Amino acid sequence: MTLKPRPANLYEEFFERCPHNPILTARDWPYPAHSVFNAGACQLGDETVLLVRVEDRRGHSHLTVARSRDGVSNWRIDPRPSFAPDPLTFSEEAWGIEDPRVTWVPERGDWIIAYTAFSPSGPMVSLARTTDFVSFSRLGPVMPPEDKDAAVFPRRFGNRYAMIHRPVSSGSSGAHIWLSFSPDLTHWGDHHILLHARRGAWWDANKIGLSPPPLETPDGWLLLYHGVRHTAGGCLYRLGLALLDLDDPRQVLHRSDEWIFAPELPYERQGDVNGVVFPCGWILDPATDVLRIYYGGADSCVALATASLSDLLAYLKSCPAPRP
Ligand code: M1P
Repeated sequence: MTLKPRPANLYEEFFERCPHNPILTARDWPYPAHSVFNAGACQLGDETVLLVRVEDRRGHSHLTVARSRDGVSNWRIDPRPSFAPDPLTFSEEAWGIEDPRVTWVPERGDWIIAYTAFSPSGPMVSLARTTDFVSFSRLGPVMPPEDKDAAVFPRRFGNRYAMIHRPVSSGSSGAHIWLSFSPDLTHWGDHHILLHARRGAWWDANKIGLSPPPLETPDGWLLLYHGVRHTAGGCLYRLGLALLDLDDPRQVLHRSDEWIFAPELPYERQGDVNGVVFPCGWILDPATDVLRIYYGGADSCVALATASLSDLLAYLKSCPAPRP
């Protein structure tokens, strides 16, 4: 796919919003739900599977599976929570579970779900596994508070699994994206800062986080990340790109200086949290080069946008390596 000619005074637009947006709202739910958003996504056979964050009227979240043949419409939604918090056994889930990122790990033959366990001590990263999105088993909490926005890579580097995540420490100069390694998905170490939140006026100043899981491409691991700009009118969650070396994901090859997707339409601008686009899943069709990005709109609904992977990569490769 190549970009369409555009007027000289407009930025390139890489994403096309689905005309049916928002594709899922709480009104579609088969049981009482306050809001549905920030869904993990994958292709399972001939169906698109979304693992949707559902928030109830207590303010606690759980995860529910929605399935569709075309990934846009006719969703079949589980009649009850598919993966619910289990605070009696896993006390870190006392205030719910949020924002799943789903990675198929071929050598294991299962999907690894990285999600936020909202503990009374703060958000933590937990992992679970599934093969069918019907039954789920927990690997348990893997990062202490405060940490979230995590996803596992689909393959190991040497003998080690790798995971991107976003710790925050009090007194730190910002919330940055980190990379860590593990021999067994349980014990994590060799921590590296991967992407720094920028400072000052930048769109991604002070706080950034991974959006969907890293996507393997011939040019490197493609990252889509959110940057949070604090304004007098509230926060603005916008999206940028980075590319990591295929063999050594600690090396950042390129990072976009500009955001490439931002809240514009009413379902992105107005909701429980105004001005948020928050993708947790994307699905590539290699035959057509089309990348489907599933994102939460304003912490209130699930929306879909599409982009050409080759256009994103061509743009990103024209961007500089990150400056220190
Ligand atoms: O309200 C916007 C988002 O805020 C948090 O994201 P982050 O900590 O990365 O800024 C999360 O609670 C997320 O679920 C929410 O959409």
